Amino acid sequence: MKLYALPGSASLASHIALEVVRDSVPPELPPISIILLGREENMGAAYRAINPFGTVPALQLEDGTVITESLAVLLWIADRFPGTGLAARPGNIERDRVHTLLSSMVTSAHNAFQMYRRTERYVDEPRGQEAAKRLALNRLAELLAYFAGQVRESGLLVGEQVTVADIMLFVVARWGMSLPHGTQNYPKLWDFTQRMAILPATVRAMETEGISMDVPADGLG
Ligand SMILES: N[C@@H](CCC(=O)N[C@@H](CS)C(=O)NCC(=O)O)C(=O)O
Repeated sequence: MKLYALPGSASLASHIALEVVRDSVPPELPPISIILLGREENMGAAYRAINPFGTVPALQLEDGTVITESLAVLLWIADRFPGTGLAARPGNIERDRVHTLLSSMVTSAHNAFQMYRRTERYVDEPRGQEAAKRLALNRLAELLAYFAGQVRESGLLVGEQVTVADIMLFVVARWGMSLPHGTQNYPKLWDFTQRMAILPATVRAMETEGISMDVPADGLG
């Protein structure tokens, strides 16, 4: 299978999840390739033939099927490789917690980051952009506080094992390091982020993407 990714972006979560799969040594592991796109390459015709929106992640399966959107890709990985424990099984209430948290990260949080970092996509007149950035920052502060409050005694969001919700929160929290009042200001979230950053799967994925835990300059990368 092939994962299409942009370094440090939302697709980092799917990349880390695939590294967790590699570590879990499942009975059959199809070959996994990580295809890192260059800036703007995601908007070119070749990639748009894979995902017409030009966004990452996109996961192409061996039969050619393409799955897009982090929520769908992450849950597909978790369900295809249940031995990883990346999500509780359907019918378990913890599965709904994974859905809820993951969904708020890929909708509310991702959107707020986009509004802050790619403001021109939301407000095309310079006059309104400052206000949009201010409101996006307020929303991000609320969201970071909310996610910090969701980290349980175990140090994770759900149970004793890392789930796809934890992995996505790591990516969001890493972006949050670049905010004026960022991840570092929420002790529970910051501890969580630092612990997730040293998991072997995270370290390998970040090395492959050529990124580190230095404050990301561009917020979404
Ligand atoms: N809701 C989607 C958002 C995907 C998305 O917008 N990804 C960004 C990277 S964080 C992207 O592909 N940006 C490229 C662009 O918009 O040019 C998901 O979580 O997969």
